Amino acid sequence: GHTFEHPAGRVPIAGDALHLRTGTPLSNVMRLAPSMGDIFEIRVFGQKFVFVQSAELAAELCDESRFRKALSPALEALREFVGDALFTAYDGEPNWQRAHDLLMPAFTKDSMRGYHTTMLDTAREMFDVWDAVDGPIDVTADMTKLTMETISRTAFSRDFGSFTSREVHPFVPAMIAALTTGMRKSSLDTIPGGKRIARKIDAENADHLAYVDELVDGLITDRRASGEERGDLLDLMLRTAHPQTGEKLDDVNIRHQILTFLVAGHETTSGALSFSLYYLSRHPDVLARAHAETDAILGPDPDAEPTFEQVPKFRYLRRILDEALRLWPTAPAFSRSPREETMLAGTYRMTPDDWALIILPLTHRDQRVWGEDADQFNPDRFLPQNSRGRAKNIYKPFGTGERACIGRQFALHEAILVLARILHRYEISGDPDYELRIDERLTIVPKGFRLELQPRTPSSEAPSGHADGGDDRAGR
Ligand code: FDE
Repeated sequence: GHTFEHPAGRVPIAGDALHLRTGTPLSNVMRLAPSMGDIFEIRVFGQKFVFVQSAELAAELCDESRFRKALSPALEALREFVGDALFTAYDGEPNWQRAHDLLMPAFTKDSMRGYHTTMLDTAREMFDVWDAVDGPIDVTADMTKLTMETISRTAFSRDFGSFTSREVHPFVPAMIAALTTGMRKSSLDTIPGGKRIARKIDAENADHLAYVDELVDGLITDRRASGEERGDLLDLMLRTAHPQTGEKLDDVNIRHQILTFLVAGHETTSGALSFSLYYLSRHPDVLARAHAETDAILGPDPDAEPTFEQVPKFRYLRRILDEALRLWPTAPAFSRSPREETMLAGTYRMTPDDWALIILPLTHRDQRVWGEDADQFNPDRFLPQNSRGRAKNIYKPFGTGERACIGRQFALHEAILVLARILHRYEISGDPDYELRIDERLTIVPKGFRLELQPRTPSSEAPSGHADGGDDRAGR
């Protein structure tokens, strides 16, 4: 492939490593980006990473006829844990189509009906905890517990007691440890002495991995043996044969899919909620409009819960989420490879072995499409009258094409429902001295962000027309 623009002062072997701090790949890229062009590369110990920061190049890479999903080293490393399950399957790998066809029906807008009550129940458990504590809550920690509970209950009807028991269930830290093993090792491949460190990491994590695999395999065996029907994702995978081929998923693949849903479905959604709450706490005008919307839809009772049908009516909350995911897309990058040799932007030669990472927090802030205030939080960007005429394929917090997020409706339904409940029920205030910091895990979440909560009395005034000043049914 092509050599792209790279930071000055590249040295042999270590390459551009001097520019990088360990453990913060995204902030490394974001720090270098302003001095780089629309596409640039970083080389570290023989591994080459190509980054795209312009909305226009990103949109071109989203052209499915020319490009497809590629596995970055970080995703590749995850295969050790979740194999060829949905997220980590290579493009065209047979188990992908099998699982995709089987699971798609469980993720339509309408199937959210089946998860709605579970989502409400989990939120209520969290409020019980909040109502009993004094002092600020740790937003990211609690949102992560909430989304973890919701996805584990809907995926395999397992309650980890995150809000109902004092102890942390050992499954959760074990899963995180197992999950990050591959990640930690992936950067070691080409580093001197890396093999030895990798072996050490493997040894440390063997127990976690075994525990996680055993727990999930146990659930699968038990469910098979009992013949019990829970209507969850596990049922679906055990019972349903592929509509055309009649094939079913094998048990190891089912385990991989379950773990994939837990991993993909909790930190991402938790981050989306946490960033939204962060921006709400910083923008009193936005907060006031959000309160007005919850009161108009849910009425004067602070304990009122939205019905399934009401969730899509929170259009202003949806715009807040959309805008939070524009600035901080919690799955912050995905990578694309050309199907055949091609010229990106007519200039950069790419072969099928090459891949480029679309860095969403950069492409989503490209002033050429989002305007000069692209760095500012403004949910009204997503009003239909303001979105009209904006270029296609530039807003991609859920990825693109065939391999886009299967959990999109799930995440949106859950996040809106939870935001609505929180804002209806509590006055929120953040520490004015808090400066947003980003915790880079597999995903990005705010670090150290706390909120002070006070019980709230919803306004009982009759809503005055459109609380949010616009009809944005279009385009949803
Ligand atoms: C997927 C996804 C994506 C793509 C990636 C690539 O391309 O590589 C993205 C970007 C995403 N995803 C994002 C997101 C955000 C949020 C909030 C979410 N996400 C959520 C969720 C939930 C759930 C359950 C999920 N999610 C899931 C998922 C899966 C399974 C996948 C894979 C798909 C295929 O087929 O491939 C995804 N996700 Fe998501």
